[in-house]
This record gives sequence, structure tokens and C-alpha cells, in this order.
Amino acid sequence: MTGVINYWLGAKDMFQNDTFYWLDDTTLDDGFTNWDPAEPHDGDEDGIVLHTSDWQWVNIKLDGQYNFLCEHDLGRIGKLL
Ligand SMILES: [Ca+2]
Ligand SMILES: [Ca+2]
Repeated sequence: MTGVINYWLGAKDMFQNDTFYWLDDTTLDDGFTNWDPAEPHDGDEDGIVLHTSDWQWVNIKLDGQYNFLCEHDLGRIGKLL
């Protein structure tokens, strides 16, 4: 996949396969998802990356070095400015 850039998303299913949790302990069932139609499909792949080629989510093993995306409270930024 030349030219595809992956970004780690902060959800994992390392405790129960296909039950993904965000870092704040909410599950993916609680909100938006954008899985590639073939994903998630492999029990030993516990992380999620965003593919910039199609903006879909793919679960992969937690052993790659990629950029990452994180959520930030915009209200807090406003208080600092
Ligand atoms: Ca898994
Ligand atoms: Ca996969």
C-alpha cells in the first residue's frame, strides 16, 4: 500500500476480541465508526488505524510505528487563550 499513511486511533480490543474500547473506557458501540467492510476480522489484531487513502478503519497488530490522532477538549483551549 504505497502512499497510504496510517494513524493510530486510541481504541483496542485486547481484553475481549471485537469489543473495542477507547482510552476513556467507552466502547465503539457508543459512537461513530468507519470500518473497512472487511474489518475487524482477526483475533490477534487488537489496534485500529485510520487509512488516509479512504478514511476507513482497519484493525491491525499493535506493533507498528505510526502517527496518531487524539481528542482534545476545545473548551479548555478557549480558556487558555
Ligand atoms: Ca482483536
Ligand atoms: Ca484486520
